[in-house]
Amino acid sequence: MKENQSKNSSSKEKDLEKNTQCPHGKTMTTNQGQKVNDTNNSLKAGERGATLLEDFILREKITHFDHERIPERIVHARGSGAHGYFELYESQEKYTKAGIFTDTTRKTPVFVRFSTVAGNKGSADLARDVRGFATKFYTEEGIFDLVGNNMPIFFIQDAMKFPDLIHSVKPEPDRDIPQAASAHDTFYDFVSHTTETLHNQIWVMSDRAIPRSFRMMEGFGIHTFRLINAEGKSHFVKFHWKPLLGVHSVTWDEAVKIHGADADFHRRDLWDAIEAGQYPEWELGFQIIPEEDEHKFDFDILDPTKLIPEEMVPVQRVGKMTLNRNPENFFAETEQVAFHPGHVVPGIDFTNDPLLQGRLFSYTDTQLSRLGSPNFAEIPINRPVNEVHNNQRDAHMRMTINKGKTAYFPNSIGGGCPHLAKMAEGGFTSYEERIDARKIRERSESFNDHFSQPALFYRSLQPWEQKHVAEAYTFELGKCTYDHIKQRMLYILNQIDEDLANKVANGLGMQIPDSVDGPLNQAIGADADVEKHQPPKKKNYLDKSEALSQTHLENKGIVSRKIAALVSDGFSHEDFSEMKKYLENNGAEVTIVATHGGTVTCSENKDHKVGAALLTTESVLYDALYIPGGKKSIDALLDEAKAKKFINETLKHCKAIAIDNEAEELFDATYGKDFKDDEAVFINKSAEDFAKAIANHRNWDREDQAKSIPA
Ligand code: HDE
Repeated sequence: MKENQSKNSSSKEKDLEKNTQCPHGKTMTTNQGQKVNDTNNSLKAGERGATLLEDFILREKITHFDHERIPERIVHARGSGAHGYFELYESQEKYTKAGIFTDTTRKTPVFVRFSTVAGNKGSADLARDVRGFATKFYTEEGIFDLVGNNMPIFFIQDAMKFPDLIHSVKPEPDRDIPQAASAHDTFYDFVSHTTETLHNQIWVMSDRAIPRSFRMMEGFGIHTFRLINAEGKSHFVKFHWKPLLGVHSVTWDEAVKIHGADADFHRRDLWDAIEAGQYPEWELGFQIIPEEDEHKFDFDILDPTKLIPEEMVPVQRVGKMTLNRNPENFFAETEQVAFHPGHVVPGIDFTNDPLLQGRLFSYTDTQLSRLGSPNFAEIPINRPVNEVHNNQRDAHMRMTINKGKTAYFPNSIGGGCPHLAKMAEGGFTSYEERIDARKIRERSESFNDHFSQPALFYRSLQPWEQKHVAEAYTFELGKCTYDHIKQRMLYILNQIDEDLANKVANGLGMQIPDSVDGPLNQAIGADADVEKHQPPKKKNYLDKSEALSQTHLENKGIVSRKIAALVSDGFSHEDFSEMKKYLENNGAEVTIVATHGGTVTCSENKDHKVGAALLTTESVLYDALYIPGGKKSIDALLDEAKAKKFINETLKHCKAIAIDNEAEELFDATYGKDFKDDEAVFINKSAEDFAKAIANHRNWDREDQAKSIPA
């Protein structure tokens, strides 16, 4: 079985090797293979003469350069990818005949791309935004793409509204401002007139929209899909990814500062973790709904703005994905990868979710303009590991040399090949859903309720999470300039939760209006009838869903957490080495942050490599702070304003801090003196206690008091 696994796991790697090139030890050539002996000077008529047109080496180099760019994705432009594999725990044959979900001996190769949605390719990673979580499974039966997000619901119910949604969140078209931000008038103009957006919108106001790491996010397929078993029986399914590191976020204040300190924060984190062998892992979960239960819920399972609470339908964990290899080339792999929710394999099928149906069109269409040709499926990162044979031919950049006279079916000259798959060979057949309907351009009444689930989400959060939601709304609406838009939002928030609306109204210095209905709403044709979308009271089916809080998943200790050790020359070797050993033995990474670069000397006169000089780094790039003793070191740090800022900010962001011996003097010279009893502040305590606090991510109980720190 082992041999089989390793064979399968490398099938995509082997496939990619055919196109992977290494220049090591090779001579430079042109694209036509002529050896090049000068790539610095163009061919000229005389020493100072004009450049000659015949210089094909220059022409080729410049021409290729001129055409290096392709259009970036219209949404999800900024992303980071990684290779890995998926392993199944137990056969799911009672639900599906798909090989990846029935054959436990397989190690299916995957390529995953994480992304933000609104920003350009060069925008900052920590924008408040939904994150894309797209997985390409290279299965033996062809490609299966699970193109999901890190939130379980979407903004809109019908694909028809997608261009409106995206146009409203993108930079405003007259001035192309703001980049990668939803905090502006056009977005809230749209949202406040389209109440179906509210559920996803409130998730975006939560900390889920500013993750600590791609490795610490959940993933969701969002739509209800179908699984079909060998007998042709269908079950509805919702797909979930559960990160083994737990779900964690940064604070908004950190996010803003990370923008400046390291705009590539998430991209770097993913890359570094994989290089360090700390492979990110997620378990794949199914929420299974039998066909006969389709109408058992107080909402429509085809409505992509609704989630099925895990308390109502538990998530069954069926397998694990591990990301263990960084791409060789960003453009060739991460940029050219083309996902499509319509790439499914036998055993998986669609439902009539009107958002999903629209996506089935969009994703091929977009590759045609982005990658330039219907041959995008031949690009190495996109091609399946099984063989492809059909009668499709030609078009830009065709790579395959198709032999033979026939490119049509049926044919006798080509022996009828490629022949059709016999049923037993696993040809794809669509689920035979019975359809008896009128053609209508309408929204189903079963999609009407826009308020129960945003309210359920808010109610289910921990108090600190709720506080962050209120602050996020206050920030975002505070950036809007039109009062009527803010008022409308306050009115709507009041339908979700009165306390939330009051907090935001206070922050904005505005009153919650009694009504927002007016001639304008009708005149602009908005779906503005808030009453129509109110849930009947009985529809508040759950008081709370624990799984909606970030805290519901277990943490995996301190693996891959980053701890800054703040020092200068003369720091205590004894303190430091003990702490470092414990933290590193438990999988964390300790970085020496010193008053200068190069090396720093400890009390035992040993040189230690500096990870970052104070000048080049910021507290927001670390999960926790440790300051060892050593009088000389502490005296030097006392003279550094940035050292004090580092401590104050770490406190403000509710992170764990450990200090030993003389370091207490430095701590007392900061706002730290008021936080000595804090449960995540450790003065001369064990490394084990410190590590427990780091694993808990933050001490949110500190937040109110830490608010007064002007860092
Ligand atoms: Fe996408 N979406 N989307 N989307 N989407 C794209 O396809 C679209 C939606 C998602 O890393 C585009 O190749 C429409 C939901 C991800 O390459 C485009 C609608 C969900 C990615 C497109 C939706 C997603 C995309 C742009 C409404 C979560 C990035 C580039 C009907 C379930 C994939 C591309 C990557 C990318 C269209 C709604 C997730 C234009 C029309 C819902 C993760 O085709």
